[in-house]
Amino acid sequence: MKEKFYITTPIYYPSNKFTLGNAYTNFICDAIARFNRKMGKDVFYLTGTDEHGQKISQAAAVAGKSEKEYLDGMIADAKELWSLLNISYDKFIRTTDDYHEKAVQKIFTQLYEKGYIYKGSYKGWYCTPCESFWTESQLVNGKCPDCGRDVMFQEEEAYFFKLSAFADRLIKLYEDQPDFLQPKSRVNEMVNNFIKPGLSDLCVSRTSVKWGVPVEFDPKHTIYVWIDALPNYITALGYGSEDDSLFKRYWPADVHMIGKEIVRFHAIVWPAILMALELPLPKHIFGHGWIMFGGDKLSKSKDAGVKECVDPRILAPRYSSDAVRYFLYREIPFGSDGNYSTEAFLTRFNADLSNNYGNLVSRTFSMVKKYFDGVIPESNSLTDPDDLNLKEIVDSQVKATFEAMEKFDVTKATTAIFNIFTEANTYIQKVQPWAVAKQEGGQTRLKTILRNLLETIRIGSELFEPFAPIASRKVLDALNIEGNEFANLDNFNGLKAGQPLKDLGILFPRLDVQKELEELSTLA
Ligand code: ME8
Repeated sequence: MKEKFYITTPIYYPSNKFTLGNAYTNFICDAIARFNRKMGKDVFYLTGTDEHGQKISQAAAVAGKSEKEYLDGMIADAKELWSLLNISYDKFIRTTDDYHEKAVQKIFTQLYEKGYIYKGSYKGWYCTPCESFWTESQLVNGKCPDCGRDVMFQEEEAYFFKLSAFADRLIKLYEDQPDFLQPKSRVNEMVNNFIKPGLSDLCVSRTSVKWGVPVEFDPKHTIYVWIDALPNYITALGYGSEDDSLFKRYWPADVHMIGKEIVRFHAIVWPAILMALELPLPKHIFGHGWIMFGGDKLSKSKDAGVKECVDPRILAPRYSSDAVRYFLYREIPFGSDGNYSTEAFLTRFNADLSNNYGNLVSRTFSMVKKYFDGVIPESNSLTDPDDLNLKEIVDSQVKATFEAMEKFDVTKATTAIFNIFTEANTYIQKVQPWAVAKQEGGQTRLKTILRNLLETIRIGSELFEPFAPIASRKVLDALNIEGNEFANLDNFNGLKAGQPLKDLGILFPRLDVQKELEELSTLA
């Protein structure tokens, strides 16, 4: 039986203004999902949308639509965007899906019956746009600490989840499973900022919010935010429905990939809910950093002042989704914040994709065409020090890529892959195939050189496919490589000698950075 691998993004708040920031979590998960599929695993990749709450009702009212009508249009847009960005999710969950709503009701009732949910009264400062309650001490200058907007004091009957009962078990969890929450710095943040100062019970129902899932046994209450949102990771697999076969097969998740601002909910509230339900915990929670833009988090609500184009709907068709995602993997150090700038994107496009990878492939293919009629030469045993050195670097970088992907580190992985392409270009400069071609009796050596280059391109493209699926697949097709799984990464015998290379257009045409910057500024 294939090893299973279950990966999730958070469920996104619906919007038709998704930026590169929003696409980031999906880009990361997509590369990890594709990589694990290529490793031969049985992968289930979940994404979706978080559709309840006051903000949605308000926005729908402004648009003069019912909530459902308003949401359906936006979800269609979101799916179109994910398809444009080539996101290979296996399931898209909407929290308004009937099966989810029913399962969430069951979960709420179960938690109540087990004594983990009780009725009380909530008093606190409420931020409507963020749908968050805050205590007095959490406010910043009397305003919402997340968005800086006004808050209202509210008191109402509400149900509470006994989060306070889980402090010791959570600390034990982080101690027993040091890689449960990553990067490691986030563990200290959870323990020192939230658990040690004392966990408060969590308000999990509202009577004033109508657009939500009603509590089964007390329907004037709707289930509030996190008890509705977090269980999507199990309801999507059929937990709480008649058919829970996917749940049995895939749970626990291998990784919940999330942005750092929601680590608290995933590393504290979610494990506590699962412990209360007596279900296994996910293996890893990874809180990635933010894409920053001019010093601020790139976000839907704060992008009004953005003068550069950060719209993936414009960038992806213009430069390819491969280029956009590759840039983010490589430029934002995985786990930390990183800056986006159009100039850095265009510069890296030229340097890495066009010059390094694209040029390597095109020069090698042209030489095979020129010297061997485009037919793949046979492999030879490697004795020349330059060949051995190339092979050694390829081997070490294959290993580095796999090690990085064990830790989901898309930045280290893409760096290792590009070390391969860089080394192949250096090899060309060193061995000078064009000079060898002119030497008498140089044909045998020339065959070996070109074979080595083609094999290096093959191995690099196999590794690169999860990160740049369209371009790498074109290269692999041109090399007549058909399989969907990694093969022959440890040898230079992966290609069939005697087969003709297929024609390959220009992979990443070189850009005029200034011209692009000017044109893009008109589209921002
Ligand atoms: O948080 N850089 O949804 P969401 C990096 N519905 N990542 C970014 C980003 C940026 N500039 N902007 C957004 C929610 N993201 C809840 C989750 S889960 C049970 C409920 C990422 O639409 C963000 O970090 O606000 C998160 O991972 C994802 O976009 C969805 O955020």
